[in-house]
Amino acid sequence: MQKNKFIVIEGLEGAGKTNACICIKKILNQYNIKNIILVRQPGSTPIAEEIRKLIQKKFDTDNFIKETELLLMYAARIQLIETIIKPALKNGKWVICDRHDLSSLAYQGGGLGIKKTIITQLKNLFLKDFIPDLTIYLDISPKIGLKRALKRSPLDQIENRSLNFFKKARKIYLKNIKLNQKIIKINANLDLKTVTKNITKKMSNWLHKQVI
Ligand code: Z5A
Repeated sequence: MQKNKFIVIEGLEGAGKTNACICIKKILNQYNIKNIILVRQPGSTPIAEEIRKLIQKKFDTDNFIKETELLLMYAARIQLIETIIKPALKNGKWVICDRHDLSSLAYQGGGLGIKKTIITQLKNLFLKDFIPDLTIYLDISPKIGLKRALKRSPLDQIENRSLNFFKKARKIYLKNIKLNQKIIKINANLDLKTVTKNITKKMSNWLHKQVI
């Protein structure tokens, strides 16, 4: 008997988060876990999807200041958590979430240079002790990730940032996985088949340990 869990996928652009979410859902199904929802941040509620569109938009005569961007990420996150994720968990559903608060630490903290203390204050204020049971971090070189993302679609205002922005974001991700035992790192530079195989293996090992 396994208690339902909150699972997060993290990583830079083109790391393969979308594929990983589908892969994890399949693994859960194989364990006879069918009550699953897939969500993404920012997004997955009508209000949060509007915030997502706003954040990704390029404006001719205005730019987001970094604090505005951080607050919008948090607004979308709280909207999703309170209206979808928490009720789903309460109703026994498993939740797979494409990105969570570690993205804010990496992008707005590492990439844009907002102090960690400010982001931590927001986290403590709004998320409190609500933390994922497991985070799968897909580690990818920014060059490879951006190349993949570019192949898929034109880059939005965040994706258009310098390689240095993404290098700094990756550094924060890597620093955090060392501090948090609930994060599993996967090498996402490898081909899709190998990445999927490695996610399956690590996810299965983790699931075995969750038996209560
Ligand atoms: N953002 C933020 O700044 N702060 C925050 O707090 C949050 C978000 C929550 C939206 O996120 C933007 O919001 C994002 C970060 C910011 N902006 N940027 N830049 P998103 O997760 O929705 O957007 P994304 O990271 O740009 O998604 P993505 O590019 O779609 O990444 P992905 O889901 O990891 O990749 P994918 O769609 O699975 O794969 C991309 C392509 O690569 C696709 O054609 C795949 O078939 C291919 N692919 C995937 N894996 C492989 C392997 N292993 N080999 C070869 N090809 C592969």
